[in-house]
Amino acid sequence: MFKKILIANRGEIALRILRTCREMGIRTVAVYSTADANSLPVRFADEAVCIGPPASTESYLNIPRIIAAAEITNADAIHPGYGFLSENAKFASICEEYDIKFIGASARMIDQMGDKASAKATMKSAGVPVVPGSDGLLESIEEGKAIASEIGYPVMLKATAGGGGKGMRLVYTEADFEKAWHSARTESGAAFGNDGLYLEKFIEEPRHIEIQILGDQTGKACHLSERDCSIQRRHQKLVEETPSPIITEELRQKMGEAAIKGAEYIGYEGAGTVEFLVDKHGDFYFMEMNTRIQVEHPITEEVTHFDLIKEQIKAAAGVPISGKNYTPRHYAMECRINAEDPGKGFRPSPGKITNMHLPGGRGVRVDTHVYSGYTIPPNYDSMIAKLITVGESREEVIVRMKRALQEFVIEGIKTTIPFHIRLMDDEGFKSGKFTTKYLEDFDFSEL
Ligand code: MV4
Repeated sequence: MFKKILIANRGEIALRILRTCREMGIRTVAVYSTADANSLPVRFADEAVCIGPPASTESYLNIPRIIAAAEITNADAIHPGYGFLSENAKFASICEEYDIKFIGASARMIDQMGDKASAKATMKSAGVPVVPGSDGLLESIEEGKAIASEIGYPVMLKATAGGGGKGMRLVYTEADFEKAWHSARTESGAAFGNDGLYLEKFIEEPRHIEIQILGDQTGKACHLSERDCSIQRRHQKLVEETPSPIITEELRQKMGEAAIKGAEYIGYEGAGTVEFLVDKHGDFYFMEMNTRIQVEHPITEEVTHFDLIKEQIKAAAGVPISGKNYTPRHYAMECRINAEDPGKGFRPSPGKITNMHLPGGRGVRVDTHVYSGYTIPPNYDSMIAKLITVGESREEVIVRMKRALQEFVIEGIKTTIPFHIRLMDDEGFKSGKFTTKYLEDFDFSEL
């Protein structure tokens, strides 16, 4: 087992990783920017190394500085958390060169899954259902139009380097194709330095359902059921829940088997997520694979009783998985508490938390790095806490979430708490019948 892990991240996930390391008897190194000098991970870690100024490119994304910090502290592994360098193939391979274990996917795997067209082709070969469309990248506008008229409009042009909706265009008719092609190419070229596009049939009003998987170095994988992440705004998830209100046991087994088939086909090691779109007929299609721990991992932990960070560390150390496929018997939900003003288009609201009270009681978990008197720097992601509730039914989890949200006091800044309180009272949400478009028509006034 590792003796010392460097945590190449900040905020709640750095604290989350640190806690598991402590419980496993592994020493920890926090790295931090000058903006995070007063943060809890820095205070609680065994050692802390300042790696630069607030700008991420000069600190949490700066590979030489992080490697140097690992070298001087003699860390034998690096946990990248999510975001930052967690899906950076170059970083994973540099860690390998320096004989530091990267707790995550191999560089080859990150590359293979990071390119969306190649990930899709790989999953198709593995026998995982994919959305009908082009086989790989489009060579020309003519090829794109030909495939689109064959599968039928509307279609979606997608950037192979994409994610988060960037470089993605919905095309309704052949007359709109050329314009969409050029704007998607320009946008993805500018954002990713890669303007490769592929094409898919448009799935109308889908649900976003993802399967948590675990793989080990023997090539075996298991799944820990699904998370429903359909409540999103502009590709930012706000609420996640498990089990999904629309997934039957039969569909769960089918999706779980498909995710395992894909993971075992590529020899996936560690924790990963296979994202699917589920249409109104209950047909599902591979969308993307995430080779990192995800923000919403706690809801899976709460219903399966696995510590997913521990499972990642064990897999990286070569311990075979003990996991069986999981059938949910409890319910869990997560609300993302962001330092944003939901009444003003969710604009960021950094600054000092003048007073704070965390909710508690039965079935409540809060993952956060903030405290009363803490100043949220403007340089990073606006998520400051995750409120997770667990219960015996979806209704109980929603009632408990509303109760916990009402107990949650954060003064000095605006947060997404008022939005979540309104959502917990919303009939459409409570019915469980919603799609990824749900928040497009939501009333955000007077929040
Ligand atoms: C789609 C789709 C419909 N049909 N692909 C959005 C982000 C990117 N990762 C994939 N996305 C979508 N791909 C086909 N063929 C609809 C979306 C989509 C979406 C997906 C999941 C959650 C929220 C979404 C919001 C808008 C569009």
